[in-house]
Amino acid sequence: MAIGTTITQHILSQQRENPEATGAFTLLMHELIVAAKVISKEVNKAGLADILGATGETNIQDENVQKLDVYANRIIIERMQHIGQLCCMGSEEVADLIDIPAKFPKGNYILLFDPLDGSSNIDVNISIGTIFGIYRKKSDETDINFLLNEVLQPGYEQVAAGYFLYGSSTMMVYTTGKGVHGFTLYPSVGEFLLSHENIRIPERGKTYSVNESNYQYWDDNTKALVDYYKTKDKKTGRSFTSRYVGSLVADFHRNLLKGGIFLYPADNKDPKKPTGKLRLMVEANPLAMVVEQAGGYASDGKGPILKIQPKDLHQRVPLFIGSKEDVKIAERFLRGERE
Ligand code: P6P
Repeated sequence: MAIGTTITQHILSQQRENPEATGAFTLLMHELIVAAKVISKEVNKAGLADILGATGETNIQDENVQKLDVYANRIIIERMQHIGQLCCMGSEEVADLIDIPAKFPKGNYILLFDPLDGSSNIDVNISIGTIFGIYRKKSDETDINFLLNEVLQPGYEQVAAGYFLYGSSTMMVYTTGKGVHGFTLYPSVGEFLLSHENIRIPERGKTYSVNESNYQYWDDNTKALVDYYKTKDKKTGRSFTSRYVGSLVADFHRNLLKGGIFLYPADNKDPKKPTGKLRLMVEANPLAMVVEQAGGYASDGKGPILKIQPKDLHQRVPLFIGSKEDVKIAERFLRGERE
């Protein structure tokens, strides 16, 4: 049975296109994929855990269900730390940079990831995802105490980025700067097979994704933008449809394939999070690289996400991401202009 192009084949072909590639990147991606397969198996069992729990089985599974993001974090760290290609890692789940144990060789890549984004949706069987971004270290520093500056690079410095989506099927979407490609996990073969070659996001969409319960906490320009989406206007094909899953990867992926804009604006709901809830390094930057490689755009409301000079590993940023025209309109509204 012909199974088409596997992810390993695809990464190798991309690697062959850049002469200085040493195979290190291919090895790194391969191990990340193994981690995702393990996480996918556990996530898909999560629903089952509830049934097992009802039979008085030990609640270990239940533990996993509640703590799957901790589990996913551990799996990625365990799988990635031994390959000898990383100088350190950064995880949404871990306050500080993660060092590579002394018994393993270090490499020049930096892996930043959100191990299981949207994990509050696991026990209601809504799609969740793993998001990753990969950078190259620029100096020959290896001491974890001096690597933070190596990590805090703007998003346009990413050499690769993407996500795994654990949904009705398990998908991997990634870019190395040569377009965006989607793969679907074929469970009986255990391989990710090419299913969406060279994904392009429509210039404009008809969908907006935002948590409208935050309306009261937005500034007037943000309120005007969301009112604009909801106003009927034949010429611009409005009003938009509202679609909000509450899982960033699921909302982003739908808009990537069909067009539309996802927004998590700044709000004054929580004084500790004045710039919204989403993280620059492990959510906004990776998805911004993917969407720009697919012909879309990602902004913090003022300018490109990818150009932001990070100050902190866990800094939060407002996010407007999706179809280029829709995000440009959002920037104009945020500047006080009106369409
Ligand atoms: P809210 C999930 O917790 C998450 O980090 C993203 O996956 C999702 O887009 C967002 O938060 C949802 O946040 O405030 O709308 O519930």
